[in-house]
This record gives sequence, C-alpha cells and structure tokens, in this order.
Amino acid sequence: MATDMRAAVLRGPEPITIEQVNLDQPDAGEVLVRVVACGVCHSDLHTINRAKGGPLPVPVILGHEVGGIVEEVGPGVVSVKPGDHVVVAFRPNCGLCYYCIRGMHQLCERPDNTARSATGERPRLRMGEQPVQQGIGVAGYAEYTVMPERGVVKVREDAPLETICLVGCGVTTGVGAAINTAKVQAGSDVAVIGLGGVGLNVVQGAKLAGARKIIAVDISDSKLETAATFGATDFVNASQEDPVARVQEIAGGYLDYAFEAIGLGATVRQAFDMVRAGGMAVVVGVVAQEVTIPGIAFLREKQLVGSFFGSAQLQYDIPRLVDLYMDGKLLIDELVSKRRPLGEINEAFADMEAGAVARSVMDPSK
Ligand code: COD
Ligand code: ZN
Ligand code: ZN
Repeated sequence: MATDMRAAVLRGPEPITIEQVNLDQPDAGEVLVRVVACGVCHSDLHTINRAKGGPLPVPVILGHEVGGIVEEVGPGVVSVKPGDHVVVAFRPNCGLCYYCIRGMHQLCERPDNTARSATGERPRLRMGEQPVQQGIGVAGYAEYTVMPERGVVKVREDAPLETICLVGCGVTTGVGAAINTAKVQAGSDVAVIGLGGVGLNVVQGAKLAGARKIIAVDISDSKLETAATFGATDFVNASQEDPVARVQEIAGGYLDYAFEAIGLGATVRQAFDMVRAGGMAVVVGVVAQEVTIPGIAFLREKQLVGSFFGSAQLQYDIPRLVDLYMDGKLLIDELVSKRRPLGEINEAFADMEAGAVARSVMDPSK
C-alpha cells in the first residue's frame, strides 16, 4: 500500500509547486518517517540553480534537514520503531565499505542515496506512473519520507523536532568541521570566513572546543553581529580591510586554524594564507573553482584540509549534538530566522538568495 501526501515538487526552472505524490510503503530495511520540520539548506538552492542552468533529473523533491516521527518500519528494521523521534541523516552509510570500517562514515562508498536521488534506479516516490527523485537522498519538503534504516537516527523525545532538524545538516556540518575534522585544540586561535548557517556553526564548534580567539570574517556587518551571539570574539569586515593581515594581527601572528565556509577559491586562499606555519586551513564550503596555493608554503608544514558533513559519524554525532543543545551548550533556536508552511517554499529560497536568513524551517503539515 502506498501513502498519498502533499509535497513541494521541482520540475525544472519554474518555481516549485505543491502537488499530490505517492510514496511507497517501507520495504525491507526501510523506515517511513512523518516529517515534522525540514530546514532550508544552501545545497537545495544549488540544486535549484542547477535546474535553471541545465539538465537535472526531475521531477524532484528537495529538502534534507529533517526532524520527524517514525510512522512505520519495514521488515528487519531494529534500531527504530513507530513513534520514535528521529533526525534524518541524508547520507546513510553502509557500515561495510573501505571507509566505513575505518570510521570515516562521511566518505562511505555505498551511501544508498545516489541511486535514489540521481539515477532513480529504485524510486520510492511517484506521481501517477512517473518516478519522482528524492533530492539529496531525502525529499524532506513533503509530509512523509522513506529512508534506509541507517538514514534515520533516533533522538531523545524531549528535544523539539522543529529545531533539532537542523542537526540533520547545517549544525553537524559546521560544528563537526571544528571538533571532528580539525579537532580544534583548547586555547587555540581560530578564524571563520563566511558566517551563514554553516559558518555560525563552525564558530560555536570552536567555542565548544575551547578556542581562545574566534575571529569572524564576513562582508556583512549584520552577519558579524550574529556571530557574536554564537561565540565569536573578534570581527573583521572583509569588504573594509584586508582579512588576511587583520586576522593575523588579531591572532598575534600565530593563527592556528582558519575555516572557509563560503565556497570561493579566493577565500580558500585567504584561509590558507592567514594560518601560521604548521597551521590548518579547513575548507567547508563547496568550491566549484580551481584553487591556487603558493607551493612553497608546504615547506612551512601548512595544511589544507577538506571537510564533508562535519566528518560526522551520524549515529554517534547526531544524538550527542542534540544533548549539547538540550544542555544549553549549542545554540540552535537562534539559527532559525523564519518558520514557514510548505506552500511558502519559493519565498524561503528567495530569502536565502537575498542573504536575509541564517535558516528557514518548513512545516509540511501546514
Ligand atoms: N568574504 C567573506 N564573507 C563572504 C564573502 C567574502 N568574499 N562572500 C560571501 N560571504 C559571506 C556572506 O555574507 C554570508 O554570510 C556567508 O559568506 C555565506 O553564507 P550562506 O548563508 O550563503 O551559506 P551557508 O552558510 O548556508 O553555506 C553553505 C556553504 C555556502 C558553505 C555551502 O558551500 C555548504 O553547504 N557547504 C557545506 C558542505 C557540506 O559538507 N555539505 C553537506 C551537505 S549540504
Ligand atoms: Zn545541507
Ligand atoms: Zn560504507
């Protein structure tokens, strides 16, 4: 039996529309989740812009920052049961490949979402006879989603799903870059370039790790102000002064870590230039360009490191990040700039494009 539901469907360059979609019941090893809330992440916007620029498998339902409640489980599912509260992990891991057995789940070679989202080999959603893709493996802008078991993580029931949904991507990506990828040392000095939803989480990850100075770099004064709430101690407006020289000055010449959270070649270079000898520049942003680095700097043992999804082990990291939020050590409410019913999804993306919000959260029940 299939479930009928309302969903926000992207069919191409035109605006997203709300339509009736059919969802399969959970198969062996799968979980049907009622979506309580879904955050609007920058990667969804990237997908929309790709749809404007060229071919993209459509129709597709975007949305991958989901907090929800298990409605039904398929045969063989053991880690969750109906009624459990879950955060969806958009990139499930197989547990068995080269990377998984070495604890690098974020690099899993068989994440069970490429087939669902890109090639549509095994579609779980359809409109009439037409398959509908689960964008970024989830399709969270809908009343329900069906995920493999390792793509849902049980969380405590006293945590508000409409807030902790952001742990499904933005919080984990940013905080994880600081505490998992870089393993920021207590007492060290950190710079974060770009203070969107992800950069703000790098700031609070660095604070959690016990950094001394956390230097926020952005071109918008309002973003710099928000960064103060999340723990930034010093502020550099890169449109008014040279960010490399100013950050080095604030750090007394020895900046330990720099994080790039925008996705531009020029700011990756700034991050690399501003760290001390032996320091680490971490690239969190998705960089579609080539990056030029002065090779001689490697003699100074500078490190340039990538970070994907906060180098997270989701079944471990998601519940502990939720605990830190419930203990008041992580701010998530402050990231939610706006809540909207599903029908306002296009407006939510317009807000993101205008830089007007840290995060919007959609409520598919409305
Ligand atoms: N110098 C300083 N700041 C700048 C500059 C500049 N030249 N240009 C723009 N900025 C600022 C903007 O003012 C803004 O505050 C910020 O950079 C960017 O923020 P947003 O809100 O546009 O973007 P986010 O935080 O939602 O960002 C996401 C990334 C853009 C980093 C995106 O690349 C991403 O999601 N990366 C994470 C990769 C990952 O692991 N993803 C997991 C799946 S989503
Ligand atoms: Zn995301
Ligand atoms: Zn794997």
